[in-house]
Amino acid sequence: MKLFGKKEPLPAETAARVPPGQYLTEKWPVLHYGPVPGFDPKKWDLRVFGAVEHEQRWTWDEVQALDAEVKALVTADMHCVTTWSRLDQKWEGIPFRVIVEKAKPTAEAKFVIAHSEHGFTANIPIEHCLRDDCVIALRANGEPLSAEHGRPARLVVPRLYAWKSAKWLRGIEFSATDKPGFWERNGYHNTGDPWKEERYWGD
Ligand SMILES: Nc1nc2c(c(=O)[nH]1)N[C@H]1C(S)=C(S)[C@@H](COP(=O)(O)O)O[C@H]1N2
Ligand SMILES: [Mo]
Repeated sequence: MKLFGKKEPLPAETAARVPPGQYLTEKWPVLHYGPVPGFDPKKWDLRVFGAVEHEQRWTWDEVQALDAEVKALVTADMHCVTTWSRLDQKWEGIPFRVIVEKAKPTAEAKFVIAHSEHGFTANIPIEHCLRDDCVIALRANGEPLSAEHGRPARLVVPRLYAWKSAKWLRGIEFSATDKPGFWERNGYHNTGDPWKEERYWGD
């Protein structure tokens, strides 16, 4: 992929992939609030709970087994509300639909609440998680996630601003009611569609 500086004009088909008010970066910035958590594969688990028929709790071994069984690769653009975008990020891991197949959210489930280490949460209207490009990523660009990018697992919701793509994921809650998450309580838009420039409260 050819990369472009902030000032160079973009070819039309590349420009069409950059949402309003965003610029392209070739680097992959690290962005989050708080310290980078550790990862102990013996203690780590991933829970699926809330408005579901079958709650789940998977150990790291079980998550790896699921990953080996399904092998999903998603190529997606990443848009941070602070205005950087990265095109063609490659995410590998467990497609969100596998979570849905195993846990079977009930008809009441309208929101997905991602729960991460240190109490971080992000709320997502369920329809954005039911798309084919939503994935629980274990690898990025062919490598296991680095500590600062979410090791060992993160949610990736490419159609929304990247603050919804919770790093250090430990739980997926299906909920009938909305529960604004960390950034959503701190000034960021509740939905966060980059194509509508839903950046902050009131946008
Ligand atoms: N747990 C957690 N996940 C998070 C955040 C955070 O503060 N905590 N910040 C989000 C924001 S604002 C962005 S832009 C992306 C950045 O992902 P990256 O650091 O891998 O580029 O992570 C998101 N996921
Ligand atoms: Mo962000």
